[in-house]
Amino acid sequence: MRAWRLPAWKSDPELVEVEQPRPGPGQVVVRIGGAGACHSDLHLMREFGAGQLPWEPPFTLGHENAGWVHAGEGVTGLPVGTPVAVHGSWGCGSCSRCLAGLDTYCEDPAAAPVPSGGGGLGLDGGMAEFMLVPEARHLVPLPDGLDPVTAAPLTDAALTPYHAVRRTWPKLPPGSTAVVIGIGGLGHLAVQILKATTATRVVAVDTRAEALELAERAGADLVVPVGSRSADTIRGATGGRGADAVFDCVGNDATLALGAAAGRMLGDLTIIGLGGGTLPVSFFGVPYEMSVQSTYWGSRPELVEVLDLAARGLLRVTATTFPLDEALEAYRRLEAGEVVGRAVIVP
Ligand code: FEH
Ligand code: ZN
Ligand code: ZN
Repeated sequence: MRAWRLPAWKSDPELVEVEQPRPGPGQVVVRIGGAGACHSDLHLMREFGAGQLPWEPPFTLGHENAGWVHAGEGVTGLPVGTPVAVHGSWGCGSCSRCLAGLDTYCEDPAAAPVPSGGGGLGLDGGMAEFMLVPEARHLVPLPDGLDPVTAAPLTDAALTPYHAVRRTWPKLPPGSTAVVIGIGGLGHLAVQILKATTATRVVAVDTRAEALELAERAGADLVVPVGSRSADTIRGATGGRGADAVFDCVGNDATLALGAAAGRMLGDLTIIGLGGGTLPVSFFGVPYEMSVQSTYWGSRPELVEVLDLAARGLLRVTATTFPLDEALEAYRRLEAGEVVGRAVIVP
């Protein structure tokens, strides 16, 4: 079969012929229906080097996957042909975090069947015709009405902001305001998640006119182009109080500074994007009792909730699809800021 392998750090992936995986005991091979192209993949190609992560290339990219059960070995409840989403973070399976489905925060990652960040993150991912999932517990059958091309972005581009928004629900009652910075793959779903699960007013911020149009289609109440007065605009729209929650899907110096300047006392500033920025935190530097946190991906139970929201029509993925041999073009467009919504590779 064909697969997009990352051969080494600081290199482009290569489309190569590899052996089709076969399941061992308790494992499942998924025929890939959709594999999302994530900004994190660009960081894997461009930025990381030896020793920076607990796993190394070579591996097949693609950590945002859905498809159909192709083969299983000693696995019950997942007959061949079942449409499934892959929960992409694979931990030890026995620490308290993993037992809650929160493999993202596994406390004993070295005890995983094969230590890695998951498929496409040290182990072979879904930018291929088939993918080996090392434990059946990482699969979630798709609810009726969801197809794998739509479901793939739900496993990361939706799950990541869902986890971030869910932990901030208590701060988002009627009358509150939430800001989403960066209306790309994650951001356009963050806007919809806020609208579907809270009563908050949603402000969307981006540099690109097409992204702000996407935010409006996604249900944003107010769109704000990035500029020197963005924070003032947001403060003005909140009666001078600031936003109760800011979800920064970019994470560079400028967006973090904007988040702090636009935020409200007792609010939340959540760093979701891997933009590499830093935010100086000091007594007067951020609003009193603003909580600043990063969040990483989401749990398996949260993925079940995200799929349910989408199956009920409350989340709509804007996706541009590419055949497998055009994955490099998808990444090129993503890097150039030319993708509206999510790019999804369909083998
Ligand atoms: C992948 C690798 C490293 C950091 C973050 C990510 C995310 O895209 C996974 O959700
Ligand atoms: Zn990702
Ligand atoms: Zn664990």
